[in-house]
Amino acid sequence: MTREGIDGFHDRWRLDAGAQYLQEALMSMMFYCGSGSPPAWRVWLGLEHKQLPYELKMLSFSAGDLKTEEFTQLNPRQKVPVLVENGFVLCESVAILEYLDERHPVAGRGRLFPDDARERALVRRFIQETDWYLGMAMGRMLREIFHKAEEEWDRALIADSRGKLAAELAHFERQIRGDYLTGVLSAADFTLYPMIALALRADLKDPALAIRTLVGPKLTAWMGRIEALPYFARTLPPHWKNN
Ligand SMILES: N[C@@H](CCC(=O)N[C@@H](CS)C(=O)NCC(=O)O)C(=O)O
Repeated sequence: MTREGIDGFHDRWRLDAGAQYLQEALMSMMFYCGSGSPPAWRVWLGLEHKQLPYELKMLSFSAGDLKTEEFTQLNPRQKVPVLVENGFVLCESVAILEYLDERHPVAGRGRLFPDDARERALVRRFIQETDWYLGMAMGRMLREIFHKAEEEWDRALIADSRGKLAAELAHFERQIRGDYLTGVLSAADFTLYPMIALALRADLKDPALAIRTLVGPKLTAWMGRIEALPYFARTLPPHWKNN
């Protein structure tokens, strides 16, 4: 390479590095979260896994933060999570996880959705199963337990929902393929973990529910692996920290 070529290369390199710095300085990522919300928590884990710089906006359900006009403009359904990246607004947790992974494929600790089409399909399958079967199974029970006073609980409904959750947890116990749901850590793990963690909170309200006893040994070990991730503690729902 000639002297001119070398200098030109260095100048160009300096310019590229400068442009990248400028782009990073201008890049803004805002993450609207709600403490304890499983869909928000999965995105939070995804952001941490990808080591992306973001500003956390922790909204309060009880203070009505999701009902404000400002937030309604971001998500007319008034739900978290919402991601705003340089003016691009996106709601729906799975869409956000896919977007983050496609827009920042090489960031942080690797892919949330594997490159291989079949492996990726399995991740998507587990996500769908988590939302449509496990989520549906436990939803009615948790609505009773967390949104009503204990004297108003519909015990028959809770027992029915608990039974369905037990069947779903047994299904995932059989299906887990290794250290993580599909073998390697992925968006599927970040989707299922917060759901089970929330279900386990029901035991704090009524230990007789014994949700803990429904989680088999493989899933229990898997939960331990998620909790050992170096960024896990940062994502723990703030209002869970004291109990
Ligand atoms: N399908 C949505 C579900 C989002 C959702 O249901 N979020 C709940 C929290 S878990 C919410 O924001 N609810 C509003 C409220 O309770 O006022 C997603 O995956 O992002």
